[in-house]
Amino acid sequence: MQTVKIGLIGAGFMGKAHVVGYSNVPKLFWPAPAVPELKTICDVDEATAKDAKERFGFKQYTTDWQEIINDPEIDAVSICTPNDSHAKISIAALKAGKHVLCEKPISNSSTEAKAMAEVADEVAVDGVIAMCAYQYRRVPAVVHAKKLIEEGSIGNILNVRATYLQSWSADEASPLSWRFQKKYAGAGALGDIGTHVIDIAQYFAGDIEEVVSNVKTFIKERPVQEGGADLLGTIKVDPDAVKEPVDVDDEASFLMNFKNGAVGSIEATRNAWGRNNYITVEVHGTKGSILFNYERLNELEVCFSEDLEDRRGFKTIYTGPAHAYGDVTWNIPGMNIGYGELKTIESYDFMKAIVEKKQPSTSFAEAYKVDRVCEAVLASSESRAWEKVK
Ligand code: SOE
Repeated sequence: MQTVKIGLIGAGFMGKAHVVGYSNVPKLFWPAPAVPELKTICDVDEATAKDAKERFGFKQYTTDWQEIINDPEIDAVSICTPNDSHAKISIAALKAGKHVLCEKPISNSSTEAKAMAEVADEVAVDGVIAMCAYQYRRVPAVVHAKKLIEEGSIGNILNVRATYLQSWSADEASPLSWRFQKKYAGAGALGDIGTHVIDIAQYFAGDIEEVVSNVKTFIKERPVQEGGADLLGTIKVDPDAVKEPVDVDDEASFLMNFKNGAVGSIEATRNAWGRNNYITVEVHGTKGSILFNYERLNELEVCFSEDLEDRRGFKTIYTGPAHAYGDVTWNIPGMNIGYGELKTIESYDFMKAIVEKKQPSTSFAEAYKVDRVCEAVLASSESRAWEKVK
């Protein structure tokens, strides 16, 4: 069976998620399209890199990502670094003929994202794969929703209402990290999590054409934590510690019009007490409605207008072997999958794309479109008017 040697850059929370994904491909999907082999892990912090090598079972570690690009044995690169380095690492890896799985958002600016999409297009003719890690579109319930939409089961889409709400930065004592700094993150809640639901909204209803937004920063500075590690609010810092400015949004909401005539809205914040990984996407069509909530990711709520009036309403479908990625959903609906299985689905699709030489979603071109929507959202919050997605 083909093996794909992996170089992984960025050994934090997201690096761990990619490792869980790769390691479980042959365990959950058999026969696997290819078996990922963990070759080199890179982190700028040597202790973290060394520790990750041992813990995750890589053959070697480095603190210099260029070593991964220059290693002729490495077939594929996972990019799990802060957003500002996605473009330079992806472009170098693709030009070196390596397949790339890059974390989201694809980049900090649409100019960089455009360059990435262009390089991805150039190397695609040689069978080099470029994929952006918008994993939530791969949740079996989300894939099933897409199937129902495509089959026409809910008719023409009228409205897509999506939210991505978390609470990990709601506490002012949650420390500063790169996620609150424009030079590293590009945008705040909008870029970090709003992009996931923009991706799903466009997956369901096609391109967003224009937006009008309201974007705010409520917590304007945060305490600096020693080392600055991105721990997603799991540690709190003494409120009297030195503080530094937050220069990205912590609350973004917008209305949108799709090219196909549908309307919708998106809200994103990491400051919503009580909401954890609250991704909801509700689609209303001329013949029914669909509701997905990631906090209940094994379920899809559906309502069909043709049902008799006295029993019409939302019903719950539990995903399992009858749905997409049935191999991974265990044998009985209700046994349930979680974030680890979802990252395994993503790794599986990456392996499959490499073997089949077929560009997977979310392609760099699609991820570039997501970045352009974000730019229109930020532009609209300045102009206080509808802005076209350029
Ligand atoms: C933090 O908000 C974060 O880790 C995001 O960066 C991820 O994209 C999201 O899936 C989980 O939360």
